[in-house]
Amino acid sequence: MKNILLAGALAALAALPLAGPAAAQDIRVEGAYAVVANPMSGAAYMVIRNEGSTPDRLTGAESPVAKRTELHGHEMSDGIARMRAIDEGLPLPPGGSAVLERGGLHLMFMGLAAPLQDGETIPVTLQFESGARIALELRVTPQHAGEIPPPAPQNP
Ligand SMILES: [Cu+2]
Repeated sequence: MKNILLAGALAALAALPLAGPAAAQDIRVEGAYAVVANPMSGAAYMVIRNEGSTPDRLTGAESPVAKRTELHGHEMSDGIARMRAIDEGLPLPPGGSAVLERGGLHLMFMGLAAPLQDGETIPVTLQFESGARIALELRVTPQHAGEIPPPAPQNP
């Protein structure tokens, strides 16, 4: 009887939503790469999947190469696409994903300490509402590489 109760308690514990860094194991980042935008800024693209059972949210990112790393989207105004910072972050429902791609959502590196160089690798840490943090190494890929398949998936 006691063992059955214990088993029940353990099952209940296992069903609790994971909080904090443990949730990082539920987040998968694929095809991440960076590009040079201009000497003072760069951008990064990737697909972020939530393979867990609890909602999460990408809230920000940071990189030692830039003063600020912002999450950006585009919005049309007067027929012109302008970038805007997405302060509310990107929702990642269970089983859902956020797609950061050319012409759409992206991470923007603002105020580079030095211009990014094609072929170099830069560290970026993604921050999530759950408290999870995922460290990535992004290869800077030439802008004209659009037809080339993105680099192999990274799963830190
Ligand atoms: Cu931008």
